[in-house]
Amino acid sequence: MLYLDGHALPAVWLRDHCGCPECADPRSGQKLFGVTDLPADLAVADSHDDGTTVTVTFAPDGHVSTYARDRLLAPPAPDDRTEDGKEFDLRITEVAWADFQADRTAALDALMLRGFVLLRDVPTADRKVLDVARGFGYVRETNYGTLFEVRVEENPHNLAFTGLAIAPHTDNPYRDPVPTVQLLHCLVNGSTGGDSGLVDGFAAAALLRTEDPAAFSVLAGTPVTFRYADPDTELTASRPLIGLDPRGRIREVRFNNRSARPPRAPHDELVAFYAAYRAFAAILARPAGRLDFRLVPGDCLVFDNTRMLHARTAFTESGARHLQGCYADLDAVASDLAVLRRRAPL
Ligand code: AKG
Repeated sequence: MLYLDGHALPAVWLRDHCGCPECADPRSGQKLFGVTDLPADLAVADSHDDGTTVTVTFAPDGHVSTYARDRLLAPPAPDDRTEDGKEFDLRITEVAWADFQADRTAALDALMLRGFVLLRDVPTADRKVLDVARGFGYVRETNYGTLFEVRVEENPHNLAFTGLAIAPHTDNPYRDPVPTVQLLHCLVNGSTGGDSGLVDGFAAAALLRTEDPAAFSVLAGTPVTFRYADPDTELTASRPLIGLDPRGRIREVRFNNRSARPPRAPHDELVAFYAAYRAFAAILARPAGRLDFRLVPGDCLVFDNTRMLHARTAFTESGARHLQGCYADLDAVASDLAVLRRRAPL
């Protein structure tokens, strides 16, 4: 153990941080040893702290490692995919397409922190939504193709392709892994109705935890199967409506009334499940938690599909309404932001 400013730092953890050329490849920084390569009885034999750098000599192998002191004492960063890394603010962050092209940082920050961003004046060209997604990551191709058309179809396999209202939902909960980012690019919105809505699922889940902790635990602990089928596809995934990280923090919400199947939980758990499901749905339906707005041609809504539920009001099928959508992923967004920050002038 190394004692530093009242912190007890275990020898094996220190050694795992060693960045010497014997322990980490100098070109890539990737580790060159595995945990079983370390002596099981590894200990700190000696240490020297000069206020900036700490040098440790390990027993029994005599290996010497040097560390930046402040890095050893830095608190663990929160997992920015969980509620700990989020801001709860339903105001729209709008970023003009030209500004986004010049610097994506503000838009991607809003997406990671507040769950969504609205890009304005994106050219209303066919398939442009793919360029938007490729601007910060990789398009996730699905059974709907690289992109999907949201417009009225004659024989729809999905309610999205009708003029019916769609209640707040996350997309593709029947997919594992679920696409974590969704884009909806408005090309035409000339119909009566067809307004958009967003609900913050993390905020709603946190509210359920406060108002009804037992219901929160039931939903976090009950897998629900979501299913989608058409003549060429049959997708199922079973996950809880509220997904938690190993520390119990909210990390994912899946909510889609259209594709949720009745849970195959033990019969004596079903009454509690439905009561909890109803309580969560009631919170998600509260007008105070919903942001309503109307997409106009050139708008591209980009949102965290593990957190934000999206909705639309019904519209007249005779009117013209056409969105193009696609999926991407949050890990690429986080990577793009990290690289942008790395390159930003100090
Ligand atoms: C979806 O494509 O997932 C939708 O919910 C459609 C949204 C819309 O029509 O505004």
